[in-house]
Amino acid sequence: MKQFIAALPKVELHLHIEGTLEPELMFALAERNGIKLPYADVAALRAAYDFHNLQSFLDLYYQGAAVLQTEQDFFDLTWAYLSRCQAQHVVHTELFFDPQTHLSRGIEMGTVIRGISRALDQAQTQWGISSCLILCFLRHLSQEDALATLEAALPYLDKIQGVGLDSSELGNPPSKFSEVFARASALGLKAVAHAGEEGPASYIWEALDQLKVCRIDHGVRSVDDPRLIARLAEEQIPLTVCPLSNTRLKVFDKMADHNLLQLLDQDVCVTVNSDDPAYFGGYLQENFEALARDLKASREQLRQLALNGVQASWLPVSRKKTLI
Ligand code: ES4
Ligand code: ZN
Repeated sequence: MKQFIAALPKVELHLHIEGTLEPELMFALAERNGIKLPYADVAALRAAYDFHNLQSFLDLYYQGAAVLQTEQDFFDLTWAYLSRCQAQHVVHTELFFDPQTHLSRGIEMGTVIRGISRALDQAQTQWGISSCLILCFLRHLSQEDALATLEAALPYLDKIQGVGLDSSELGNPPSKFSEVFARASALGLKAVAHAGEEGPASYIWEALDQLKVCRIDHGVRSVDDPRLIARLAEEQIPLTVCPLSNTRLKVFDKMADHNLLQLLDQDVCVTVNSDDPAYFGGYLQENFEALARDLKASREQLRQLALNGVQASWLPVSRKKTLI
C-alpha cells in the first residue's frame, strides 16, 4: 500500500509554509539569527507538540515562525518543503503564507515573497514541480489589517494567485472579511477560506456566499448540514481535508472517527492535504497512509482522492489532463 501511495502523482492544496518548519531547521535558523528559543533542544520542542485544540497549536506555530527573518530563511524553509514534495511524488502544490505574522515583526512583504518564490521557481526548473502561492489573512485580526496587508502585496501580485483565510476560527466568521475578499477578487485573485474546521457549517455557507471562495479548507463540519452537503456535491465545491491535522488538533478524537470517507461517499470532492506537516506528524504520503491504515481506505478510494486533488487545483486543464 505504501508503494501504491508513493507512486500516485499527488497534488497538495492546503499547506501552510510556516507549518513546514521542522524543529531542526527552527533551531538552525534561531542560531543563525541570534535568537534564543525557549526549549533546550529539538527533543524538548517536539515534546511540546501536544495540542488539545486549534488555538494551543497556533500559539506555538506563531512563536516558531519568529525565527524566520531574512529572504534566505524563507527560501530555505520553502526549499526544504519542496524537497519533501520531490521525495513524495507531489507534482503540484498550492501553498499558503501568513504575511501578517511577519509584517508585525518588522519583516517586509518583499523579503517573504521573494524568498518563497525563488524556491518555487527553482523547484519548477529543477524538478518540474509547479505551484501557486496563496496569501492568507489572519482572521483573529481586523479587516482593516487584512486590507493593509493586501495593499502591501500589490507590488508582488504577479507572484500570487489567490487569497485565503486562516487562524482562530471560532468567533471570527468569514463575513468579517467580505470587503477584503471583494477587493482581492477585483484584483483578479482567486479565493479560498478555512471554514468548518472547529467552526459551524454556517461559516461554510458564509465563505461560499459572501467571500465567493472556490474551495473550502477543512470543511469537515459540513456533515452537520445535509443541505450544505447537497450543495457541495451538486456544485462540486472541493474540500481540502487534512486528516493528521484534524486528529492532532482533536477535531476528531482518533483517525478511525474521521468523516472523510463519509464525505467521499456522498459525492463531495474531497482532497487530502497535510496542513502543517512539521507539527502534525507527516506530509502528504503519511496522510494517505493514515487513511489506508486507520480508515481502511481502498486503493480505488485513494486514487479518487488523488484525482480530486488534480481536479480541484488551479492547474490549466491541459496539465490536469496529463495527471488524470
Ligand atoms: C492552521 Cl490547522 C489551521 N487552522 C487554521 N489556521 C491555521 N494556520 C496554520 N494552520
Ligand atoms: Zn490550514
